[in-house]
Amino acid sequence: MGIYEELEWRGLIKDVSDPSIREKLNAGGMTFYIGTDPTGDSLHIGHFSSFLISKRLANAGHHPILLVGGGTGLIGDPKPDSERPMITHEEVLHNFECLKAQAEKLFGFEVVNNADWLSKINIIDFLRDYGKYFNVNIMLQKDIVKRRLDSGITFTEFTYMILQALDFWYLNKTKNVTFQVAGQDQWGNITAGIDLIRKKEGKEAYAFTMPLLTKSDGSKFGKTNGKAIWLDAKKTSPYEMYQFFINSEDTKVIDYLKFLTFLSKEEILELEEKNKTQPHLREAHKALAKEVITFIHGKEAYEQAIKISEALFSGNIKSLTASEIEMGFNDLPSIEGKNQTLVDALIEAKLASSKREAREFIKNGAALVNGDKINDETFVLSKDIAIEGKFIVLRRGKKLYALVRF
Ligand code: 629
Repeated sequence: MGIYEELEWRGLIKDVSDPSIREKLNAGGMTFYIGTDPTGDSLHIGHFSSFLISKRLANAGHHPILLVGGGTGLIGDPKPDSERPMITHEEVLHNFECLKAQAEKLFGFEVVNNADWLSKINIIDFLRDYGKYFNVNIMLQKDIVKRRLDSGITFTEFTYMILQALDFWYLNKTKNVTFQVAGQDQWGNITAGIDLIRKKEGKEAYAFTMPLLTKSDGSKFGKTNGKAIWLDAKKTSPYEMYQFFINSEDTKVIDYLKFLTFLSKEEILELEEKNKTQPHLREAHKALAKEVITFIHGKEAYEQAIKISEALFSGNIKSLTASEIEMGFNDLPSIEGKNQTLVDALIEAKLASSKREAREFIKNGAALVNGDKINDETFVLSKDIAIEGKFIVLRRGKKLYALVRF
C-alpha cells in the first residue's frame, strides 16, 4: 500500500487537484507546504489533526515546509459567516513566535513566515504583478466569498486568497514547492495558487485537501464544553487532553485513530474489533489517548495523566503530588483553606446546601477528605493535613469533588 492508498484508507483525502497526485505522492521526493495563521498563541488539536499530514508525507519521502502566516495573520482568512476582528501587529508577532516554536518542537520541520516576502511588496507591484492575474468573477465564486456577499466582506478579507496564492507561487519559485496540503476549507485559497503559478510560470502545481475531523453530530472536533483542546500544556494539561480522548464517542474513536495516530492498519483493525466485542475495556480509546499525548507531550506526561486518572477513579488521593492535584483538579470548584470545619467547607464548596445536609452527608459516610471517609462533623480542615501543605481534596458522594487551597 503506497502512501496515497494509506491516506485514502485513513480517510485523509477529501479533494485532489489532479488525478496524477496518486502516483506523485507514491513516488516521493516532492516539496510541499501546509500553512496556519497565528490567530492564537498556541496550536490546538484541530491544527494538530491537519499538521500531522506533514509527518506522514515526510515518512513517505517528501520534503515538508510549515508556514506560519505572520503576514496573512494581519489580514484574516475570511470565515463563512462573519468578518474577523483585526489583531494587532504585536499580537500577531507574539502568536507567530509561539506557533513557530511549537511547530518546530512537535514536527522538527522548517517553518517559514510569509511576512518575510509579503511585507516587502508595495501596493503598485502587488496590483500589477499579482492582482492582474485574478478575475473578480472567479474570486466571487469561491465558496466562502460567495457566502459572505450577503452579510458583507471587506476588501481586505476579499483579497486574502491572492496573498495565499502569492505564497504558493513564491515557495514554488524559491523552494521548488510543487504541492500544498490543507483542510477542505482551504480549497479556494489553494486552487487560486495553482492558477497563479500556471499563469505566471506556465508550470503545474498540485494540492489535496483533508476532510475536517468532526464529532458524530457533525460539529467541529477539538472542543469540549466550548473549551478548545490546546497543545500548550499550560493551557490544556496532558491530564485534560487525556480525559478529552478517553471520552471520545465510541462511533468516532476508530476514525480518530486513523487520523491522529501512526498505528498501522492491522493495529487499528484489531482495536476496531475489540471496540465492538469488548467495548467496556475501552482499548481503542486508551490507545488513542496514549498515542496522541505521547506524541505531543511525551511519555512521562502521558504516564502522569494515567496516574491522576486512576487516583481519582480509585479515590486514592494521597498517591498524588500537589502538582498532580493541581493538574487533575484545575477546572473544579475550589475554596480557600481557613482551618474551617468540614461542615462549613462542604457548604462553602457548594457540596452541601445547609449545615443539616452537611451533617447528614458526614453521618452517612458520604464526605471524604483526601480520600478518607470522615464521620466526625467537628473535623477541622487544617493546613497540616493538606497534601504538601497546599491542597485538601473534598469529595461528596461518588464523584463530586472540590479543592481546599492553602
Ligand atoms: C498562508 C496562510 C498560506 C497557507 C495557509 C495559510 C493559513 C490558512 C488557514 N488555515 C487554518 C488556520 O490557520 O487559515 N489560510 O487555522 C487551518 N490550518 C490547518 C488546516 C485547516 C485550516 O491551520 O489547513 O484546514 C484546518 O485546521 O482551516 O500560504
